[in-house]
Amino acid sequence: MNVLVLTGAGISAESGIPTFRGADGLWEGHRVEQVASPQGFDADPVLVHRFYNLRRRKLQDPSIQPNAAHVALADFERGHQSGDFLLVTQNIDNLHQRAGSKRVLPMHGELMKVRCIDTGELFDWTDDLSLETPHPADPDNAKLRGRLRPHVVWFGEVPLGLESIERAARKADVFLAIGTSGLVYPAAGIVSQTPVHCRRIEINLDDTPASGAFDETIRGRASEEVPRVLASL
Ligand code: BV8
Repeated sequence: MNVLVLTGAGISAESGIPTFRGADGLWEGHRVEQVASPQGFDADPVLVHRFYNLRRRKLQDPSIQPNAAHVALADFERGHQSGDFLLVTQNIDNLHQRAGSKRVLPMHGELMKVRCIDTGELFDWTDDLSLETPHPADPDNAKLRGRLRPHVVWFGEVPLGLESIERAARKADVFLAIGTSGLVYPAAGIVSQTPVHCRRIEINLDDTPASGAFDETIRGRASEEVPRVLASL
């Protein structure tokens, strides 16, 4: 039984990380789509660095921990021998990895990594980032200061791993979408790449625009429903 899982901000909500729709898609009065975009970064890099610095700091706060849904997914993956397993997440937090999940594909990037704008090289990163940040590959080279950006897929940029995701979707026997509003593409389109026999399950507090594409829609909190649904597979 090949299992494909897609998670969104809703799975991290109970860990204390606010969702996007929860704040009406706004951050300090700015539309997230504007701030999380190449245009936004070009227009006001200081604002965009602040947006990610605040989230990177908060993610490292000891109060932010994986919840029962993250843990159940890691346990299921460890015990799943009867086929493939892939966990695609839209979240840029590291809670799946910290819960012990191994086969994680962060299709919108990772908050705890930064990328060199010129070379694409990735660096694990825990500090703030700014236009004055020395380049880790050549700290004394003043010309390279500020040439780092969050390793995050912005609106208008192509998400990571799309081919691997489509390959997994095409052969999925079970597709589980957890805590995602089904508004952001191409993530919201993955369900339509699954085969006709695939058992499609949506776990969410509310109905979403994608709910009609699912065979089963389970309404409830991820921390309660995810362990229960995985145990039933
Ligand atoms: C692309 C990283 C081209 C940044 C993110 C017009 C129409 C359709 C599409 C478009 C359009 N105009 C532009 C587009 C494309 C655009 C898009 O889809 N826009 C939307 C807003 C209309 N997409 C893109 O730009 C993508 N790139 O299209 O490139 C391309 C594509 C393919 C091939 C070639 C070229 C790039 C999108 C990636 C953007 N980056 N994240 C950052 O985080 O700062 S997206 C970001 O927002 C998140 O990663 C996430 O994906 C999204 C928020 O969605 P969710 O995760 O679903 O979170 P949300 O808050 O919305 O919902 C939470 C859900 O959880 C709710 O349903 C709630 O009920 C539920 N919930 C809450 N608590 C719980 C719960 N459920 C269970 N238990 C709980 N306790």
